[in-house]
Amino acid sequence: MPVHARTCHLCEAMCGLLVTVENGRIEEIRGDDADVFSRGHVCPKGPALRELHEDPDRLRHPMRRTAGGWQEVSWDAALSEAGERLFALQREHGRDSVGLYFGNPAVHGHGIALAAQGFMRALHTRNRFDANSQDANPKLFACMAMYGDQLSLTVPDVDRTDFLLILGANPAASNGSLMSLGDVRGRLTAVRERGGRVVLIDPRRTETAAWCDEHHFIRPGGDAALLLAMHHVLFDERLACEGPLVDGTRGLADLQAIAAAFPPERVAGAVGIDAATIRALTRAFARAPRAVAYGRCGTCQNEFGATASWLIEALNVVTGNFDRAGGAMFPSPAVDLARIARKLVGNSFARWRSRVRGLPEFSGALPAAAIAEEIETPGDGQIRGFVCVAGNPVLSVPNGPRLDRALGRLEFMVAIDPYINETARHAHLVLPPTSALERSHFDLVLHGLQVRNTVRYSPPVLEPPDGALSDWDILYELGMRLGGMRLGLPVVDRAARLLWRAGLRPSADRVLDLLLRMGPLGDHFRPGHAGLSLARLREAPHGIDLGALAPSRAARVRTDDGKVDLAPDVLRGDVARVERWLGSRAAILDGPLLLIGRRHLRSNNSWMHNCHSLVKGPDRAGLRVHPDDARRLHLSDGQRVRVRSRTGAVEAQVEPSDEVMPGVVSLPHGYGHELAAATLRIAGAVPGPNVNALTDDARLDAVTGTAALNGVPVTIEPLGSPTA
Ligand SMILES: Nc1nc2c(c(=O)[nH]1)N[C@H]1C(S)=C(S)[C@@H](COP(=O)(O)OP(=O)(O)OC[C@H]3O[C@@H](n4cnc5c(=O)[nH]c(N)nc54)[C@H](O)[C@@H]3O)O[C@H]1N2
Ligand SMILES: Nc1nc2c(c(=O)[nH]1)N[C@H]1C(S)=C(S)[C@@H](COP(=O)(O)OP(=O)(O)OC[C@H]3O[C@@H](n4cnc5c(=O)[nH]c(N)nc54)[C@H](O)[C@@H]3O)O[C@H]1N2
Ligand code: SF4
Ligand SMILES: [Mo]
Repeated sequence: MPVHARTCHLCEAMCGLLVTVENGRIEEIRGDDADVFSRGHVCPKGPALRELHEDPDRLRHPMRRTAGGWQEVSWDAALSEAGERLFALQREHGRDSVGLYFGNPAVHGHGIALAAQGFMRALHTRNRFDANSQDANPKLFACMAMYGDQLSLTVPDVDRTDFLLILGANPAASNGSLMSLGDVRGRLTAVRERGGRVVLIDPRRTETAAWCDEHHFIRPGGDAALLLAMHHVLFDERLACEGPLVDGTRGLADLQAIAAAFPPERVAGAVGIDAATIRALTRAFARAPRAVAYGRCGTCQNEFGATASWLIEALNVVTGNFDRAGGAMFPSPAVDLARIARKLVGNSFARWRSRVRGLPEFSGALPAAAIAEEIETPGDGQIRGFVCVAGNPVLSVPNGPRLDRALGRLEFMVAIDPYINETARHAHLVLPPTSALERSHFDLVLHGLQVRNTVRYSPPVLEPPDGALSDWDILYELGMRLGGMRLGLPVVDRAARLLWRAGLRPSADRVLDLLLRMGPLGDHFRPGHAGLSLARLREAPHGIDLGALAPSRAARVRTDDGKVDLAPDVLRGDVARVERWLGSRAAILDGPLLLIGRRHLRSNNSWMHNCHSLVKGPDRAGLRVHPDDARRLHLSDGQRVRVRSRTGAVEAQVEPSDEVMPGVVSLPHGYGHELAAATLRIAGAVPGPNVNALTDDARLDAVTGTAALNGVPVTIEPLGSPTA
């Protein structure tokens, strides 16, 4: 039976899979021991690619919503209608009258990633949104402010570090994020096996805590204050590695002056970690031969996301762990997306602001927390039409129910998605791409975030059905109908238009080949050259190892003077808010319960609950409450309760557990499928509320507008009590 080697595209781990196919049917999917990066690692979602492929609810044809229900339409009719209706809206009401959202899977393959630039230019709307404003924008912003480029993203050199400090990440469930690990468990547990130390800071004692030497609870939102105190100790105890810093950085004295106001004793009570522990942790980190601090969703999805992200980067720099083995390093991918993006897009912040609330644009996109109000509020630039690509914002942005209502008022909406999900059910047309196994795969984005340099291409495993279109094809065709896919290079853009009129469009693989060959490791089209090309990658189905991360600050630090800015103005200015947060300490300690999120290995954001193998078994959407809080509130195990926040209320089932910090409760996101039960038949029956009915579209990181999805104040009442 033919066995195809294939990279799993579902999360950032990039596991190598072996897919056995017989007579066009998938027989088995398992981990590929020969994969240079993942070395055989898989999680339960990889094998579920078969279920995704075979899922009868996965759309095979474009669908149109009619009074009589969903009806199949031809690709020609669907693309023409979508193009004409969106074009008409923009002609009548201006460019900004059409909104655009790119969801998480856009970074999990080269199809959407390559088409996105051209499509965005074709639509040319300022009402563009993406998943980063619920996710990574604080880190991107901090890197832009310090290193001069939002794609100069450091990753922890996990394979060589002696001390890994993890703040607000749960790689044992998420398989790593902004840190592609491949063999997640192997790489993380190896730190301790070779005598190193791993410390976790998280309001929940997560699955990752079991892989750590130490875990400390932190009050949600407390990271910026904790990190300021750690910097205080570094300077106060002369632990900062000042020698090598002087030439390569600026702002050291400013950072020291800022941190001086935050002795550990001042922050301890508010963050929930005692001063002696903060001091001991800082000393151990600074004295470790090679150490690295790494923060993720927990430090980004909160009101101090950008400031906390800056202080994490700065901790690595100040302790001499920047751009060196075992510290925070920059990957060197075969296709250098950062370099390309710099040429095509550049770095931008606050070039424009959202119409209603004045939230800043970052890298061309506005915070998704503003979509609903931009649809609801009349006036010039009101969103009347919408294109949702690989996203499900009704379940993934704060105050999802408000967005759900707003989407229902649109004049026209298109979703590019394999499912009619909770968001796409509002679309007039749903355009489904080929299944993942029917298209080629290359990790254009994630190769730039991996902890060891590798490169790998996967050809399609299965033949797509006749006439089926990939994401690249759909975006290309729609973009051409909306003023033209454009790169901003006039000769190329004109040629593309002429070819398209003649019925031709380039393939995503063609473009990828070009990028590989022109890239830093490419063959540059020289005959006999040993460099990379798509043909070379096809000969290496288990990937090519390109070696450990190498120092590269000269290429990656793009500030005007080539120095790392340790105290960027905007972030420095934000420290006053941390002061105020500390000042309101009493209110924090006696205040409402704070809600945080939770991911599970068998779940993937909002969209894999239609796979039986992943949702079978126990209810995974329970409300975890510390036993002390449960006692205080007279809540018993299994009891149904109503959880209420400023924006809404949901029902949940209590699961007392001392894995959450007292005062903190936890619910996972990505549930709430009853809205789409008709078109997601398995997911529709899975219990669990939409937690984003509780998260607040007004609670944002003040610098970047990123949603503060964690630390949401909530109250709990037993179900059956009178509603307010
Ligand atoms: N409360 C709370 N909310 C959160 C989070 C949280 O931690 N807590 N996490 C946030 C984070 S980090 C993120 S990234 C966002 C994610 O939220 P979204 O950006 O909305 O993405 P997903 O929920 O992953 O939904 C992906 C959609 O893409 C579709 N899809 C899957 N594969 C493909 C494909 O190849 N092509 C196309 N065209 N479509 C595809 C799926 O069917 C699904 O509808 O959610 C955020 N929301
Ligand atoms: N199985 C699975 N894997 C996934 C996903 C999924 O949904 N399921 N989603 C993918 C996506 S889109 C992403 S972005 C990544 C996310 O990858 P991770 O960031 O590793 O995963 P999270 O579970 O969001 O981890 C955030 C942690 O922060 C903690 N936390 C909450 N508030 C705070 C706080 O204020 N401070 C601190 N220090 N910690 C806090 C939470 O308890 C949680 O353990 O995972 C990806 N992988
Ligand atoms: S960890 Fe699971 S979902 Fe992530 S790439 Fe590997 S098999 Fe796929
Ligand atoms: Mo994410």
